[in-house]
Amino acid sequence: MIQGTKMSVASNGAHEIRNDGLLLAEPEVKTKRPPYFKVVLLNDDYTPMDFVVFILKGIFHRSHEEAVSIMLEIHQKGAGVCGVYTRDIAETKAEEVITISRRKEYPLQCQVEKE
Ligand code: TYC
Repeated sequence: MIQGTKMSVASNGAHEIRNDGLLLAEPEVKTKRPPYFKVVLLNDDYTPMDFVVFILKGIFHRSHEEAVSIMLEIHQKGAGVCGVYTRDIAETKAEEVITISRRKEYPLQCQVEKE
């Protein structure tokens, strides 16, 4: 170290920079999590249980056991969360559910809800 120079580190770990005798703390870095969106499936009387399980496994990457459990929750309570994603991913998954369901002529409904 050069004779007469003093180095200091702030107690929060940020380095303080000596500048003409002034100690300048580095600005605090603020991070913000992105908003998340739930993809919710709704119950109906016509979509087969097996098809809902197939959707939960194929689009929402659920295990067979998770898919059966989520499907039964929707069947019993009227609605259930399939997954939570950033906006674009949630909307794409909801569109995929509707496209595949209508191709089979099932009335399955899917909503995207901000957390
Ligand atoms: N209620 C349907 C039946 O008895 C099954 C079902 C479950 C439908 C979940 C939609 O999101 C749903 N065949």
